[in-house]
Amino acid sequence: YPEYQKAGEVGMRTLWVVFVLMVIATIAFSAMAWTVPVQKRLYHVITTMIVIFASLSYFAMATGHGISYHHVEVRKSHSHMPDTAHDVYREVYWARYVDWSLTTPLLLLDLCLLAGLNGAHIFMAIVADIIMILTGLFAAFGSENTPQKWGWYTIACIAYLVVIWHLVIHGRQMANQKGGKVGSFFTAIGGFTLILWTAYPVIWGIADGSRNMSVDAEIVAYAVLDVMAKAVFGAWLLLTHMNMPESQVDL
Ligand code: RET
Repeated sequence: YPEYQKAGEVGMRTLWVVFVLMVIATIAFSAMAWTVPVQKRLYHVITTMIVIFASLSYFAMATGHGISYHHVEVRKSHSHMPDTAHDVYREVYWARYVDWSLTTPLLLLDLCLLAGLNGAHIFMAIVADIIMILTGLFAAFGSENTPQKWGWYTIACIAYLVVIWHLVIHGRQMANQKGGKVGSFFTAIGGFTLILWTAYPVIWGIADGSRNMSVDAEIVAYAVLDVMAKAVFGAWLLLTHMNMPESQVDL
């Protein structure tokens, strides 16, 4: 008899709650776009897209789409029946990676524009970010504990370090040069982003990676991070930017 590790009541309810929160954020951010002059709307447009993509992916996961079962191990069944073993399958929520491959580049774009990075640096940061998410997807699909799986995970972490370099080192320098309040605001919202983003590979290692976390706990952990990294981040960015002349983007 196989064992299935899947979402329960708590996980399912959490997915619906986040879906609703992301829809509310979508309505709020697009309404806010109308309250600022058109020259100031770029951040609103990008940030609204982020919560639209998140709404779509949470709708998919809450209704059972974008999820597949992966064979994760063969486990010895009972100590008094030494010769029996059973297969263990676990849900992999691949809809997340579709979401992240679109939303993390957009989140980075928000921060790069705020810091005033040039096109070449924005492009490099986004390419590293896409490599991070797609190699993370490969890692998630290698569900058994194989060297390949942890190899992909390592590659994703290296790509993440490249993203951090662009943002934290180069981004901060550029933001400070922009003058006004941009430098200190970038340090605050960039630091917030750095802490949240770094939690993702940690959760991944405990949940998808070594499976020391139930599927429900995994859903709740990512839910909290997603709401903070998209909706709270977005609200903070848009409200601050509306009152900050130096953050305007001249394309
Ligand atoms: C993975 C696993 C492989 C190693 C690394 C990862 C990083 C993921 C990150 C995700 C950020 C997601 C956000 C979502 C939107 O709200 C793919 C988990 C480094 C940083 C911000």
